[in-house]
Amino acid sequence: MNESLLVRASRGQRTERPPVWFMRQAGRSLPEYRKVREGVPMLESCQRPDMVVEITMQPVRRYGVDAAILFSDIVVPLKAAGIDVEIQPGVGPVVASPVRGAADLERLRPLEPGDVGFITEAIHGLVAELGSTPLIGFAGAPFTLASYLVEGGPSRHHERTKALMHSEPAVWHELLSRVAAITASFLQVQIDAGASVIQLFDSWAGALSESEYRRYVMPHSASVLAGIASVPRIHFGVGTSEFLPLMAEAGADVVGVDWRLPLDEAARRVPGKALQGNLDPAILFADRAVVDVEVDRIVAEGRAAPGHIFNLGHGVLPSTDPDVLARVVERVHAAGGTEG
Ligand code: 1CP
Repeated sequence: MNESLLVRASRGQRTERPPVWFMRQAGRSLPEYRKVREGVPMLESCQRPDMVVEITMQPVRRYGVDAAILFSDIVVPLKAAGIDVEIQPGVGPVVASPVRGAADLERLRPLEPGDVGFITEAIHGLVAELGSTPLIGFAGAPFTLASYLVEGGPSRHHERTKALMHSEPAVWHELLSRVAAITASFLQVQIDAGASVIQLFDSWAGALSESEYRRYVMPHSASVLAGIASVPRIHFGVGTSEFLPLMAEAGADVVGVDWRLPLDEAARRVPGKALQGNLDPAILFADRAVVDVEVDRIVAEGRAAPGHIFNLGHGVLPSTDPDVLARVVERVHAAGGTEG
């Protein structure tokens, strides 16, 4: 079979070594990225297929990673569906009129494929340029996107989001259904254009208790994941070790694990699932020998799962030295995998 290591590992097949890529590999830690982005606002760069192709290719060229991830952002489909959202430098996504009640829901209309023609065009260009390297498409999960919509921007405690969830559950579920529909159609556009694997980022789900997750969030993530089962699906959260089985049950082929839980323990919690992770992005600032030991440990612990995709436990930090990431790739590439 000619399937990529990434797809084989995602399907829980034993591979000669783990495939490796990094969340946020395309972006701020690369000097060539900062150069291309000079003077171009973030969301504008996401809408220009030539820039998307170039920025997506940069880490593939530099590191020789086993997968590309589309250069985009989780708020791109919201913007394309008519929400007034910007990405402010040094802040993140900022929503001009936050969603606070039933009357605001009308503003969340469905996303038509024609709204994101720039994504289709960029992916066609990428598939041609990438050759045998697979492309990962992605979207924000309904809860993480809803947090930006309700809070109006980045939030530490997600207090308005939780207040809405508990005080007005009907409004909450309608909000998440609408966001899930946008997310699902955004992912379908990426699959139709040629993405080989998709990742659903629920970066802020770790703010929730297991029962909140089960009741208010999981059904909506499950509806997104059920609709896109034609490609392997990675489901990732940060601080979600306590409800990893629910994230698997929501419809993941691969469960993303942050650095808090060793992969062999994660494998016990979600038996039969492939795993992705889980080097602490902060460890990349430690001495070289420390990084080497951590990489080897994670490769070894990953053998407890039927398939393992080597990654960080969350995104590359902006001030990471690209040479350290290059060395991690080299070391994973030299490792023996789960075969035999
Ligand atoms: O000017 C800049 O360079 C802006 C920085 C930046 C970049 C490079 C933002 C703003 N988004 C991105 C690209 C991006 N966003 C990618 C690119 C592909 C890759 O991984 O290489 C991806 C996958 C995302 C996804 C994303 N955006 C997530 C989920 C992943 C994660 O790290 O948890 C989240 C939460 C966002 C929101 C967002 N966008 C940008 C920032 C600074 C943030 C976080 C703000 C916050 O703290 O809430």
